Amino acid sequence: MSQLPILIYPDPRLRKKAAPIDAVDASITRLAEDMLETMYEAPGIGLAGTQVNVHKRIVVLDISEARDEPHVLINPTLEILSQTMLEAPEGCLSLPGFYEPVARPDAIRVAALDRHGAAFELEAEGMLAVCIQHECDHLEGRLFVDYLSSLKRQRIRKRLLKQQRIRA
Ligand code: GNR
Ligand code: NI
Repeated sequence: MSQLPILIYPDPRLRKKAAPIDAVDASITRLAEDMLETMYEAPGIGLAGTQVNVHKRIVVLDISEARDEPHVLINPTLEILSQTMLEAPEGCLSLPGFYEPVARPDAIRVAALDRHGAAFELEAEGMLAVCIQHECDHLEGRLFVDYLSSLKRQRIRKRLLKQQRIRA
């Protein structure tokens, strides 16, 4: 397995829309494993293909305390089950160091393929629902900062650009 580099906002590649995966073959299994390793090492609770510059519809996540419940979602489709909104602080590996509250529907159903290509469905609420929506947003080129005021977004953008200038 290998760790993959994570794109940092405002990299324009984070805005690309990911394409459906037509076959869950060995290269996709390998990608899922590399993404899981990258997520665990970061550490994060989720990671979308988009963030590692692979513009395919695949996300991995693990919200368990023990970090031993990995999920792989290929071609996920979301259904909102509740109009009740949950506001929770969100962070993102592509926006290191920033946490801001975001309101999202608090119950969802997701249908996807697992890493073996088998179809499954999952109903989620709370943190898992937040995380799945956050990851599915990445596949559309959306980031949690898109839900903030443009003032906040610009402030975050400037700080991250400055940090990347220092590191470069
Ligand atoms: O590690 C992560 N933590 C997190 C916290 C609150 C809401 C969403 C997330 S996802 C994030 C990892 C990430 O960037 N996934 O795309
Ligand atoms: Ni993210």
